[in-house]
Amino acid sequence: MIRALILGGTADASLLAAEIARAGIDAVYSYGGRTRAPADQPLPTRIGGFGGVSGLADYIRREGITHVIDATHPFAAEMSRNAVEACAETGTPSIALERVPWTKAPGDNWIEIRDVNAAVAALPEAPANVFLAIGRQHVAPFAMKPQHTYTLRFVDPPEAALPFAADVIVSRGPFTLEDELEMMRTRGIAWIVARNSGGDGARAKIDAARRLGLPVIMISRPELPERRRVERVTDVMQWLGHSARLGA
Ligand code: 3Y8
Ligand code: NAP
Repeated sequence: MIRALILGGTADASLLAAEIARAGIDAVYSYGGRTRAPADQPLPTRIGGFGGVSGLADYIRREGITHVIDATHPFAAEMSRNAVEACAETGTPSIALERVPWTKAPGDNWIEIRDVNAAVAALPEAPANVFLAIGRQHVAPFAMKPQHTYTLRFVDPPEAALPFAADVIVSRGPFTLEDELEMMRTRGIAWIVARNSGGDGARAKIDAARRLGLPVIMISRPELPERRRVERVTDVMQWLGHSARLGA
């Protein structure tokens, strides 16, 4: 009998939850508790950390979880690493639903870098209008270049004071090309900083940058451990169905 744990928090995870609910598979959906009002799911939902690898392993045993699906974001590296370790420790079959990174298209002007500090270094010295589309958790290093006029985009309104003067757009996405073009034009955005999240939910800013001929400082994904991974919800359903047939 399958009892799946979905490590969620992304658009793909929501699509998977809908399929799993429709198939009548017993499952729990898990959010990390990063946003005030995460989207409702058609499955029993838990919110918050497990307490590291041991916390997740205990949860798996206590809840009788038989399959773990890591459908978190490509930058949720700590959660993904913990899931690999906890599933190895408990011998729990697991799979990652991981969308492919965006790749440069003709006309794209990307500066590809490894991390946020390199992104700050890649910005020019001369003051410019900069759009930081990397969320709330990693904006502090940009205080190193206060000469720029920053536009930030958060899911929730900022609770604490920002580390530098900036204008905050509060929006959870997904975003449309029209809205991104309008926002970049009216704000005279000259530089965009993004993470290579992949997927459709946030790629509109990349298409808008291409259309406007703007440079994108693109932060590459963190390294993740070797693991079984697929790119589509149907692949996860097949894996579950397969497991169910074999009675795994
Ligand atoms: C809490 C769940 C849906 C899901 C929407 C996707 C699409 C928009 C791309 C930009 C980039 C960013 C950010 C982003 C994307 C989708 C998807 C995706 C980027 C929600 C959600 C949770 C989070 C957490 C949040 C982070 C932040 C990152 C904003 C829900 C809406 C910038 C990542 O305030 C905070 O602490 C926010 C933290 C982690 C990155 C950061 O470091 O700030 N996502 N995003 C999940 C949880 O608690 O477990 O609230 O309903 C999910 C979505 N985020 O319904 O369509 O790819 O799935 N989310 C990045 O790419 O850099 C936005 O603005 O252009
Ligand atoms: P992270 O840095 O990899 O994880 C930090 C800790 O948060 C984890 O060790 C775990 O705590 C807890 N956690 C993260 N995701 C969780 C989940 N789905 N369920 C239960 N606990 C979770 O994670 P993050 O980058 O902050 O992302 C947090 C959430 O936002 C994830 O659901 C992710 O899918 C979503 N998200 C992230 C991004 C992004 O840019 N990072 C973008 C879109 C959506 P314990 O160690 O205590 O278990």
